[in-house]
Amino acid sequence: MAFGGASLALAALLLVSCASAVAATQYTVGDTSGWTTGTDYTTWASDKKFKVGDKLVFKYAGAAHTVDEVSASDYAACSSSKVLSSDSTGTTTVTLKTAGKHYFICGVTGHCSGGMKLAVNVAAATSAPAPAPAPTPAADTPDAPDTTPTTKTPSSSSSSDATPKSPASTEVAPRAKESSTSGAAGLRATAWAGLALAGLVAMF
Ligand SMILES: [Cu+2]
Repeated sequence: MAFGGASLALAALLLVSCASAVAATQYTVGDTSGWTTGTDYTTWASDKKFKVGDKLVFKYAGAAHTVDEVSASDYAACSSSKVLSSDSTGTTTVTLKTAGKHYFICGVTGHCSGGMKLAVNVAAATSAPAPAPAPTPAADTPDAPDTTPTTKTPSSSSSSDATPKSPASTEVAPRAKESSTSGAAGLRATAWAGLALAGLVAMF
């Protein structure tokens, strides 16, 4: 019970540490092109898996462009009339805080309609890879008591002439008498005792 609780706590700790280990990925929007006209951001985003906590870094010549986060409809219409956030400092870092779609456009006239727009689909942060299984402690199963007599076949030639049956039967006789209550059981006991003795005899 105590161990179960400990391992549970350990698993929880592993989960937590792994969750923080897969922390945020930072993406430079458009990579080396940055945030500018003439770059296809749909293509840029298409092979990326964004998740909550990731950061988008927009790099551009300050004041030449803006980074406006907008609604889906404003993204489609290239409208910056109701921006959710806007920045034009030249380096805009946006942390993707919620799952779902996020839309960014440039507010400079003509830029968004010219393709300067980015839509990202953000997955929940729980899609982290499963943590490595915790090492299971070796089960210390006690060795089962060996009840069957081990009959060793000796390689020496001296024992070959000593047939196990004949010396065993003579020794077993008095034992069989005291143990045999019913005929069949007694016979079986005798046989087993005989075998055991034969094994012992064969060994020595
Ligand atoms: Cu622009």
